[in-house]
Amino acid sequence: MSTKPDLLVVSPWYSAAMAELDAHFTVHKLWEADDKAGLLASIADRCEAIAGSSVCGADIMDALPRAKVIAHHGVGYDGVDVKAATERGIKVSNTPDVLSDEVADFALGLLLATCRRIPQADRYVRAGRWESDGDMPFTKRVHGRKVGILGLGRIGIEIARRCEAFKMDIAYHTRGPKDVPYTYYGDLVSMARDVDFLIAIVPGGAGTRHMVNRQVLDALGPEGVLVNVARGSVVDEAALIEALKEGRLGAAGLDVFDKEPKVPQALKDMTENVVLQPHQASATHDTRLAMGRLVMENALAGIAGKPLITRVN
Ligand code: NAP
Ligand code: 8YV
Repeated sequence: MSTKPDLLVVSPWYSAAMAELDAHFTVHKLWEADDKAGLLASIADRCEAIAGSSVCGADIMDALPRAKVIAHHGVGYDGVDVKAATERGIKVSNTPDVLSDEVADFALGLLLATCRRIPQADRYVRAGRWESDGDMPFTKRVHGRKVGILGLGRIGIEIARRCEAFKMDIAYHTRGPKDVPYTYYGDLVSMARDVDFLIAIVPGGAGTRHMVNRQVLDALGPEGVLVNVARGSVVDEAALIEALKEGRLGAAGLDVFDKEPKVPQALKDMTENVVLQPHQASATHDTRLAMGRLVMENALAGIAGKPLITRVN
C-alpha cells in the first residue's frame, strides 16, 4: 500500500506540472471519475488535500472531512468558497506573483493587437487583400496615449511599468490610493472619461461584479478601447456588446468571459473591432510550470501542518 498522501484534484491544469504530483501524492482525478460521489466516499477517511483550477464549493469540502488544505491553481480564487473553507478550518492557497510578468506582457500584447488590429491584418494578408485592395486602413497609435488601469496590485503594477516603456500617461482606480507616481482616480467613470485605454485587472467576485458597466463604457467612448484580462464578471457583457454594436465604444480586447469557455456569438461576429482570446494570459510553459509547482508546495505544506507558502485565508 502507498505511503504517499492522497490528493483530490477537482479540475486539471498544465499536464507537465500535474505529472510531477505523482512523486509526492496518490492523485485522485475527480473530473475524470464517472462515479464522483463514489470516488469522494472512497477517500473520505484519509484525504487531507484538495487542489483545482476552477471551482471548489462546500459540497466537496463536506465530502472530505479530513481536508486541511485547498491548493488553488490561479491567483484569482473567486471560484473557491473561501468562507466555507475557513468555517471548516481548511486553509486555502493561490498562485500569486509567479504569473504577474506573464499576464502583464499579455495585457500589453492584447492592447497592441486590438489597437493596431494585428489579427485583422493577418486575415487581410491571408485573404489576398493586400494584393487585390492595397494597403489596409490605418490603425490607432498606442504609445504616448492615456491608459487607465482598473486594479493596481501585483499584476496591475507590472502592466503600469510596461505602459511607462510605451511612454503612456498612466492613471489607475482602486479602492484607495497607492504610493506610486501615477494619477489616482477614486471614481472609475471619471477615469474612463479621461483615458484612451482601460485595462481591467481586478479580482473577480461579488465586490467587482459589473464594475465596467454602461456608464463606464460610455465614458470611455467611441474612440476608447477596453482590455479585460481580469474576470468576465468584472464587465457587464450585455452592456459591452451593445456599446460595441452601437459604436459607443471603439474596440475591445478580451481574454476572459462570463461563461467560459462559451463566448457570446455577438462578440464572435464582431471581427473588426473585437479581439478574442481563450483566457490564456498566464498560459506559457514556464509560468504554468511555476504555478503548478506552487500548488504542489502549498498542498505538501498544508498536509504537513506547516504554514502555506501563499495563503489566502
Ligand atoms: P492583487 O495583487 O490582489 O491586486 C488586485 C488589485 O485590485 C488591487 O490593486 C486592489 O486594490 C484592486 N481591487 C480589488 N477590489 C477592488 C474593487 N472593488 N474596486 C477597485 N479596485 C479593487 O491581484 P493580482 O495578483 O494583481 O491579480 C488580479 C486578478 O487578475 C486576479 O484576481 C485574477 O482574477 C486576474 N487574473 C487573470 C488572469 C488571466 O489569465 N486573464 C491571470 C492572472 C490573474 P485595493 O485593494 O486598493 O482596492
Ligand atoms: C489561469 C488566472 O488561467 O491566475 C488566474 O487567476 O485566471 C489564470 O492564470 C487560471 O487560473 C487557470 O487555472
